[in-house]
Order: sequence, then structure tokens, then C-alpha cells
Amino acid sequence: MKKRVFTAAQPSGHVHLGNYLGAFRQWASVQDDYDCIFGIVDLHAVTVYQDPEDLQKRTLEFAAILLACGIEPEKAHIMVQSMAPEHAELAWMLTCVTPIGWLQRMTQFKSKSEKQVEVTDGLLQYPVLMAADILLYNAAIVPVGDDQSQHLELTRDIAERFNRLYGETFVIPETKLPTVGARIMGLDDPTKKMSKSETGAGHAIGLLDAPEAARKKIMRATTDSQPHVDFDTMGPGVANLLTIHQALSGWSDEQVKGHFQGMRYGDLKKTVAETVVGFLEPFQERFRGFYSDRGELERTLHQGTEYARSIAADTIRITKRRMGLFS
Ligand code: AQP
Repeated sequence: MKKRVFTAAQPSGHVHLGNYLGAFRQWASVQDDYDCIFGIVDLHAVTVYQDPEDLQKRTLEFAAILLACGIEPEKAHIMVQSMAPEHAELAWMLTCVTPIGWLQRMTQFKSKSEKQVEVTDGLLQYPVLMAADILLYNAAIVPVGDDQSQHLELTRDIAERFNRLYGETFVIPETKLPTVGARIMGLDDPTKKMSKSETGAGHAIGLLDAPEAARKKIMRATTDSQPHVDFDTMGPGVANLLTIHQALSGWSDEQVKGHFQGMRYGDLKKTVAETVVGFLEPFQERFRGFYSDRGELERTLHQGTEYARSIAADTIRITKRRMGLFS
């Protein structure tokens, strides 16, 4: 029997190159070897306010993006979190075994709550819902970008604590990070990770950005005060551009060093921009093809969710029994 993979992303804004390199590309690469469930986690998205109409639209757009990234519904199941009430149900059971201090320590909670006028309970509970997403499917492997490593560790801690209290129930999942591109940084500020919720115009390369707009963002990316690439002294902005190029081109470390050492920043940016545009153009053509068939997209999401719920129902039954909940 194939091991199971579960991973997910929020339809919370403009999907960017960091999401692709850190996550979606890995998702496509594991679909032949594992039983894969990929979630569009809209309940996570609403931990900060989302325009309701936009959110609905983005869920379908997101499904088309995943298909354009190479995910094939014949091999992998794409599900929508809010259509599977088992996620929220398990999250509550896990909330009851999770010390509040574990949640207050999460760096993403700290950084996201700083940006809110009022911090909701949902934002604090976010990692428990994420633990429920994963444990619901007894996923052995969870491919994510580096920013999610801490949440994955917490998922393991919650699962172990539950297993200790109530007996062996959940599989302890492993984190799978990509070798290159696990943390793509913002183009305007390479000390911050590229993020959907950062609003700066030059911050992220959106997967649906017009290719010429993406080129301009790269040409304006923050570098440092040196005139050319020096691998011994380069700052985070230059390192980030090189990572983007390496992740998209598949070049080895030696090839990257041989090609870029000593290159002037203007030429480095032109080369990276060319590579990014070369990726975006065919990607967006595939996207438009999938997005134009709304009926087919909806069918894919319903079928994927139905499959996921058939597994989730068993986990809920077992978990309730373990906790002594009447059923
Ligand atoms: N900058 C990044 N580099 C590499 N991987 C990244 N991921 C996110 N940003 C980067 C990975 O993308 C997947 C989906 O992420 P998400 O939608 O669950 O939300 P996130 O991690 O919080 O991503 P964002 O873009 O920063 O969204 P907002 O601003 O809405 O929170 C995950 O596997 C993540 O690791």
C-alpha cells in the first residue's frame, strides 16, 4: 500500500513563486509514488479577514493553478477544507489536548498578529487546525516550505501527546522540504519571506503576474552595495535571486557559481528575469486552459473532497471512541 501524503495551501491572496518553488512543485513530484491528498484550506484563510466573493473566486482559481503546476486529478486528490467538516471537528478534539503556551510561541502567530488591529482566536488556533488537516488522513509525509517547519513540529507534538493520553491513534508525520527553494524571500526586502499577505508592489512574483510586470519587479529587486556577484560576500538579495534561478533552471551549485561569479548585478537580474518569464508564460497558458472550464474544476474538487472525507470519517470515529465521546 502506498504511504499517504497530505499538504495544503490557503487561497488567501495572490499565489507567488515562493509557493510554487517551496510547495506546489514538490506536490506534483510526489503524486506518482504516494497516495496524495492536497487541500485548499479556506478555513485557514479566514483566520484573517477575506472578502467573501473574492475567496470563492480564488478557491477555483487556486484549483486551476494546482493543475497548471502539474497535479493530475487521476493521480492525486484535490479537496476543499470547508467542504469536509471533519477538519473542524478533529481540530476541536486536538485543541483540548494542546497547551495554549505551545500556540503562543509560534513565530507565524507572532508575526501575523502584529499586523492585526484585533487578534482573533482563529489566528492562535491556526496550527491546531493544521495538525487536524494532517492527522485526519494519517499522512506519513507532508511536503511544505521551510516556514511551515515549526507548525509541523507542533503537529507531531500534539499527535504524540494525544497518543500518550488516549492510546496509539495518529501516525507521526515527517516534514519534506525541497533541496532548493525552501524559503524564497521578498524581492523588495530579502530579510522577509515572500508572502501572499505582504502588499508591497515589488514584494512577490505572482504566478499570474503579467510576465513583463514580473520582469520589472526582478529588475528592481533589492541587492546590496557591491557591483557584481561575489559568492563569498554576497548579501541575501543576491542569494535570493540566485536561488530563484537555480530552482527554476535545475542547475547544480557548480554550474551556478561558474556562470554567475563576477557577473554585474544588472546582467544577473536580466538572466533571472528571462528564466522566470520562460517559466511563467507556459504556466499561465496551462492555467487559462484549466480555468476556462469551471464545470470540470468543480467536479475535480467535489471528487477529491469525497475521497478525502471517506478517510476522514474513519479517523473521526476512532478518535471519538478513544476519547470516550458518545457515538
Ligand atoms: N516564501 C516562500 N518560500 C517557499 N515556500 C513558501 N511557502 C509559502 N511561502 C513560501 C509554502 O507555500 C505553501 C502554501 O502556503 P500557505 O498558503 O499555507 O501560506 P503561507 O505559508 O502562510 O504562505 P504565504 O504566501 O506567506 O501566505 P499568507 O501571507 O497568506 O500567510 C506552504 O507549504 C508554505 O510552506
